[in-house]
Amino acid sequence: MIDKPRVEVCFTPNQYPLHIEDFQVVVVIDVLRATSAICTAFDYGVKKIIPVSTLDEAIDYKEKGYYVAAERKGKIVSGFDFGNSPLSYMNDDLKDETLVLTTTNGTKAINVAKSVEHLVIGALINLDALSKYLLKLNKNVLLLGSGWQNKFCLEDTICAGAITDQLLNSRKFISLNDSSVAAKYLYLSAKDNYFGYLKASSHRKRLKKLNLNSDIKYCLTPNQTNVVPIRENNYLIASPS
Ligand code: 3SL
Repeated sequence: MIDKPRVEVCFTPNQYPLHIEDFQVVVVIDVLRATSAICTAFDYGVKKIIPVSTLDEAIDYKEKGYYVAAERKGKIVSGFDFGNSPLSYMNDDLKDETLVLTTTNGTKAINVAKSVEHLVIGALINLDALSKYLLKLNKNVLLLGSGWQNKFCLEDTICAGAITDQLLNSRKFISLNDSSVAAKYLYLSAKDNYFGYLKASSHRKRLKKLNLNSDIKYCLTPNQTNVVPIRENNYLIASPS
């Protein structure tokens, strides 16, 4: 009998070392908003994204002439031309260009997972395409929530639960950890009204205070793109379909 691959959930980047040993694939999730922005930027033609963890690295790239996006606490960092709003990437301005991106939690989570064999970017907006991609890879998948400063985050967990549900429903994956069961149950209670359910989410409240309701609505609407970003060397590309 051939063992089925596993799909499991890691709630926060600081728990990553406890899980990673068994996994060949890591999906980094930051629904609000980094991974939604990354999927959108590729959907609108960006060629490569270099995720960096610190503002110092971002400044270095800017001085070398790169386009650089920098967000902290939901706002564009002063001195940078781009931020983390997915809606701001819905144009041709960066078509075929390379973008360097640093965000409060999302790009840090990406860099925490950078040495895994397959690093993939997930969000609600690419849910079905991502699940198809993972089914095709057929390897052990760890779904890593970016959280907020290493604390649990509801929307990332619900997205991880949605992916878990799709992979388990295929009957080609199994799941053993309680974190995955919890994520799936949260998803099942949220799936008919993400927007209403996530009114309770702390990051949603944070973004609402910044008048970013349109971003929230977009990020919580599943399947708006078929783009599946993956890591190649030290940057991200859209996986060839
Ligand atoms: O934490 C992050 O990486 C960001 O996605 C946060 S924000 O949505 O831009 O505030």
